Amino acid sequence: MKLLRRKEGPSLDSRLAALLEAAELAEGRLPEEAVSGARAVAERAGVRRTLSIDHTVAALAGATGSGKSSLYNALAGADLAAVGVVRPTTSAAQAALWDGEGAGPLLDWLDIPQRHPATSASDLSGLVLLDLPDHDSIQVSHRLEVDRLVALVDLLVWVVDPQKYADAALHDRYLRRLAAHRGVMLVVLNQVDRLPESTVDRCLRDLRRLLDEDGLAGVPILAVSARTGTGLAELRALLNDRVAERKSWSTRLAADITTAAARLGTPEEAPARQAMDRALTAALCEAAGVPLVVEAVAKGHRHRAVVATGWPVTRWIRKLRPDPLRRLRIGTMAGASGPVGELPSGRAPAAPSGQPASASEQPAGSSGQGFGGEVVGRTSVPAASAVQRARVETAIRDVGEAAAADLPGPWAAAVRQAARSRSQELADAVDRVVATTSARATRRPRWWRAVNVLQWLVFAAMLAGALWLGGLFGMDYLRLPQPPLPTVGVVPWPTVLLVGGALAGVLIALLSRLAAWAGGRRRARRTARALRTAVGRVGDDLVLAPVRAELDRHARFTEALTRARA
Ligand SMILES: Nc1nc2c(ncn2[C@@H]2O[C@H](COP(=O)(O)OP(=O)(O)OP(=O)(O)O)[C@@H](O)[C@H]2O)c(=O)[nH]1
Ligand SMILES: [Mg+2]
Repeated sequence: MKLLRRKEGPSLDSRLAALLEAAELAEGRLPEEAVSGARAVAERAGVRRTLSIDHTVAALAGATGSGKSSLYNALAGADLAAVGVVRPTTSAAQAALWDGEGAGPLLDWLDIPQRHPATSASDLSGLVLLDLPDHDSIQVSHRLEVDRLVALVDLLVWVVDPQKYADAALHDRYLRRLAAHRGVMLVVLNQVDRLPESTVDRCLRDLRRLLDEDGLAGVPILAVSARTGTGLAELRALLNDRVAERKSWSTRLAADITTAAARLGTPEEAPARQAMDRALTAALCEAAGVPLVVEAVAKGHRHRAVVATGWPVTRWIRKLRPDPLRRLRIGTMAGASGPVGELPSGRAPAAPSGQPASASEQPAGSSGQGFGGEVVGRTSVPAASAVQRARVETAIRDVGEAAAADLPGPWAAAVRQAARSRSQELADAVDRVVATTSARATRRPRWWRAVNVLQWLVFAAMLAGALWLGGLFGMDYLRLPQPPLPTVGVVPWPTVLLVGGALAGVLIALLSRLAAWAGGRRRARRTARALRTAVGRVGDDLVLAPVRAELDRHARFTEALTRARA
């Protein structure tokens, strides 16, 4: 017996743990009934295994008048239960005990106060036989008592009679639902003394067919008469076998686990995970105004290049115009170039993404809104249009749909929900990474400073030439003698300085502009790539990660369910 316990224990233990785990993971995903059912089974099993496993509780269940009480008395060898002609007779379950020492707590748990020692031969040592009320009773309390005990006992003995063995109440409400429990079930056809000898076999064959249809192939059927004693010896022998094995309790619990696990669903292969992030990233980029920002990066670069390297005579005109990137409040916000987490706090929470479409019609630089709602300290990239918002929502839905495909209904719904779960945070988060990522594009190349120095040197030369010529002009005007004039070839130096300085300044400005144009393009391209990556990461964090978490949960659920069913 000890050996048996060791053999059954761990497997039952691990299956129970797996069932509990599956129930936990299914919480909020699958119908509450199935989840709490699994928990109840685990709890019941936990209690049963702490009570006497040296006793096997067998219940006589069946319709009123089938002869449960008569059979109970016949097996116990005494008139313990009332056998009546008024139907129904038995209203509360009672127990007959063969060597019942130590069965007290078990019967307390079963809530059966009426207990009698059996007086028949003690070959059934360890049997606790219950006489139940009728399952098809007109009394609700009888039916409830039967249902309660049918869920708890170790062994079910269904007592049927030749008239009512095909009753739908028995087959639909009990037998078919207990198909997993066929290992702990016997069917007794009582009152065979009332059948002509020739029809007993036909009756048994018909009963067999019905049981097979219920999924109960292999369940033993015994033809018995409580009145004449026919078949009682076989019934006693069968009960004796089951009681001696002392396995019914664990077989019953195993069947309970199987049923509870089946109600949680069938383990499904986890669907292949598809990369759906590309469309999402594209939609998020559009909604966050990435193309606009990228264009502003190129223009801003050129703008700052002209201010830094342009011809000193004309560059101030450019200075009067605003920087296209700064106009979007990128690269100007405090901490905008720092890591995301260090951005100014105190933002208002993003409003739901169902913003009025008019927000998108505000001009750049005045809206302060993203595609979610108004927040403090955002970029001034114009808010997303209704179309762009709809595209983001579609992309999120597509991510959910793709991940949910091939999943069973409730889990698919949970995955779709997970895809949407953090979508309200998207607008704000995307705007933040757009600000930080594109702010890096405002760094000034080193050559600007060198060219600037050169520009001023050239400008100084031009100025010197101009002053020199001015001096010469003044002296000539005052009819003063001309000082000797150095020349380069035939051209006097002051003229070389003035004209050469002006030409060189303009030429340097033009060349710098050319370089800045190429640099702006390069910078815009690099920023676009960085933005796509950063925005993609936000989509991954806020849309794909919750989906992955839910798929992982389903995978763990499936794995636990597989272990529970083993
Ligand atoms: N002929 C015959 N009559 C039987 C047999 N077993 C029981 N009866 C009779 O059937 C009637 C009902 O028997 P019970 O044992 O009270 O039936 P029960 O299943 O306990 O009925 P409830 O307590 O109402 O659920 C009684 O009159 C019994 O004498 C049998 O094997 N043969
Ligand atoms: Mg009875």
